[in-house]
Order: sequence, then structure tokens, then C-alpha cells
Amino acid sequence: MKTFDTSIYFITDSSDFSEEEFLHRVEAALKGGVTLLQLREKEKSTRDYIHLASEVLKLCRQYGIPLIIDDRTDVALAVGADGVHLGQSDMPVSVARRLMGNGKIIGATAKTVEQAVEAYTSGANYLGVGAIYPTTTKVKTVLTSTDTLRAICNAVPIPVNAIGGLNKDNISVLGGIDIAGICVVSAIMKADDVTTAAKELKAAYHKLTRR
Ligand code: TZP
Ligand code: MG
Repeated sequence: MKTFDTSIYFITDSSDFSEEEFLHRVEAALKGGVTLLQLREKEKSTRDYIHLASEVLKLCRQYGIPLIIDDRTDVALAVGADGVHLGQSDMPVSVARRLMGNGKIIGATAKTVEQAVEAYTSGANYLGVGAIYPTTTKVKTVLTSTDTLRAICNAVPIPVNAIGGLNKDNISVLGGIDIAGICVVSAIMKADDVTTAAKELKAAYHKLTRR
């Protein structure tokens, strides 16, 4: 599998934007140095999801950043994306692995140590854990404590990212926890200046982890 860097993991949400404005924002985030990008669409038809994914993939290829598709292994395979991210009610990780092969990245959501170990042993390459803070992004989730996040980091040998309400001013709560990165939607997607927001978040993260 290609190596990947989850440190500044940007998850998109196109719902408030025209396609043109959305793609412009995606490119601005890539310019700002996000290290991994997830296309996350909850309302689109399969056809529209595939269309947008292929547009976003072109941008990701241009900047050398892997593209992960949320929920939909079929969409990921259809466009030749780098991987898929699966929640607890999506396709099981082991099934996605069988369909996608070992060359693709599979991420999973985990809210407990049990879910984390199960995702890892089923073949997940990284985990997203949260929500750490309440979020304004449309999602069915509950808060996950930093104690649980820490326990998950200690329980599995794959990269673990924190997610949920994170921004450059509140990530200090993650200090001393062995995370591999942070996942953000709003802090980048809704910023007035997307490139600057990505750069500032990256700087704050590296200051926190001193890496
Ligand atoms: N899973 C847990 S919280 C969340 C997801 C997809 C949304 C994170 O969005 P934001 O805007 O960074 O809080
Ligand atoms: Mg999902």
C-alpha cells in the first residue's frame, strides 16, 4: 500500500457550495498543505457522487494527496480513489478489504477500544475517533472522551486520528496523546480563507506534537 500521512486530514462537505466554489475550496485546502483528503457526501445520488469524486481526484492527483471516499466502496473503486472510510453501519472492513485489495487505504470509525481492535484486526489502516468536541457538521455521533482516545491509541498499532469540533484554538486538549493526526471539516471547509486556515491548523498541530 502507498504510504499516507493522516496528520492534517481534511474531510469535505459540499452541501453549502456550488460545485465550482466547492472545487475551488478543495484546491485551496490542498494548497494549504492538507495531507489527506476525504470526500464525504451524504445526500448525493451515486451518479453525482461518482462525478464529484472524479473531479476531486483530479485535484488530489495534481497535489499528490491521496483521496479517500466516505462510506462507499463502490464509488471509491469506480473512480480509482486511494481508499474508503467506513463507519460502524457501513460495509464491514473485512468485506471492503476483499473488494479493494491490499493496495487501498481503509479507514474506520471507532468510539471504543473494542471497535478499534475489531477494525484493526479486520484490516483497517487507520482509525478516526470522536467526536472530541460537539460539531456543527451533520453527523450521527456522540462525544468520545480524551481518555477513550488515549486508550485506543495505546490499543492499536495503526494511525489514530481525532475528529469532531477541532480547530487551531482547541487542539491543545490532544497534547500528550499518541494521535497520528486530526480530521477536520468546518475549520477548513467554512473558513473565509481556506488556504490560510489549513496552514494555520497545520502549524498549530505541529506545535502541539513538535513533529
Ligand atoms: N465524525 C465525528 S465528528 C464528525 C464526523 C464526521 C464531523 C466533524 O466535523 P467538524 O466540522 O470538524 O466538527
Ligand atoms: Mg460512514
